[in-house]
Amino acid sequence: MKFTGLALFAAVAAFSGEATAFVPATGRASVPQKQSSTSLDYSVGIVGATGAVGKEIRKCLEDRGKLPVDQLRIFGSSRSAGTKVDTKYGEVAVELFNVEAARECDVVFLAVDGDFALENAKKICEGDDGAVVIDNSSAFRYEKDVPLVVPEINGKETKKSKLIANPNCTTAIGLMAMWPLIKKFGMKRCIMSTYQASSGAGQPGMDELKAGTKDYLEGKEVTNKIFAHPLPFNVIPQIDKFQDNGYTKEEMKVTWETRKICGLDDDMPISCSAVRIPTIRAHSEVIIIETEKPADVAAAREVLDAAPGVKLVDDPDNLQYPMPLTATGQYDVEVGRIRKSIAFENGLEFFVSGDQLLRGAALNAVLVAEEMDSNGSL
Ligand code: 2RA
Repeated sequence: MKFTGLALFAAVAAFSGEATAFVPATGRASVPQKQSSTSLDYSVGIVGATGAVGKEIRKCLEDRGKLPVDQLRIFGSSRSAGTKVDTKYGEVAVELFNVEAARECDVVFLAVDGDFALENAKKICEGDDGAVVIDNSSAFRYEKDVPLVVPEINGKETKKSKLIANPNCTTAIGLMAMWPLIKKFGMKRCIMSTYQASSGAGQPGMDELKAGTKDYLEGKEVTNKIFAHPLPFNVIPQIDKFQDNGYTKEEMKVTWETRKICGLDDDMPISCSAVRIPTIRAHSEVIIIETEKPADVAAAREVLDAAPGVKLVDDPDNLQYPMPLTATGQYDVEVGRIRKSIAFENGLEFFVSGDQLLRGAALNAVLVAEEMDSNGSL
């Protein structure tokens, strides 16, 4: 649904109820076109659709069914080009990625690495006829003019740019619980400790954990390529590269991204320790916030219970609290173990678990597109 030239004509005709053939814009001759009576629907592209995040983006589009998709296009490397993928929108042949083809889409999800995004994202979206790009890498997250978006927090930022950055999974999951509390009580500082699943390193990370666990149980040597050390029956207090200040890049991402998404001061004290644990695909986090106003546990529970994208799981008497096993496959982030901190005069401590591939990546990206659809930015 690009409101340019002939597409605008088609869209206007559809609004008036007139049956209209969807007319391809110049340069689209090689793309299979369909006769469409739903010309307000979108041409959606996924680059990296066969990776762990790309697969979940397609699944979120299909399962949620909220973004009106007229045509799904899947772009890949020469290795996957030509292979067929069964989708809710019909069988899709994987196309060899090229910028011009991606620009023909209304929205393109990039589920590829930062180098690829740096090379291609701006070329795909530049100009009036470029596509909206929602990038899952960290390539643009800290650029001033590129919105970094968790739709429930700062969705309106999507009106400002055709290139939107999706946050790091750890940040997105934690903020679902932190943001309602920041709004209610204010925040002076935050200390976070994470327990991150193997899926943070994509399908190869999950595969290495499963294969290594099997080898361990069979008494064989456990080897590691993806993680710095063997992960089965271990925890690794390093995710990403060490920085000059002794923190890892993963830890600093939480600091930088939380400030940007929540519109906090550049010197808001936010400190994270990120640890990899041998779970499959849900990240967990202990979060401690010092609040500006006196912390009230009942009020905290109330705001979290009402917060979109949050599931309150906080019944210690019945052993109910967030866990990776229960958070896996869920759109909502589980929050529990809520208590008044004894380390601060005013403070709260709580525990979250959220599906790393969903809220931490694919779901957030699809929610960004849904937000842009509803606010007229697509
Ligand atoms: C990880 N946060 O868990 C990273 C992935 N984005 O490794």
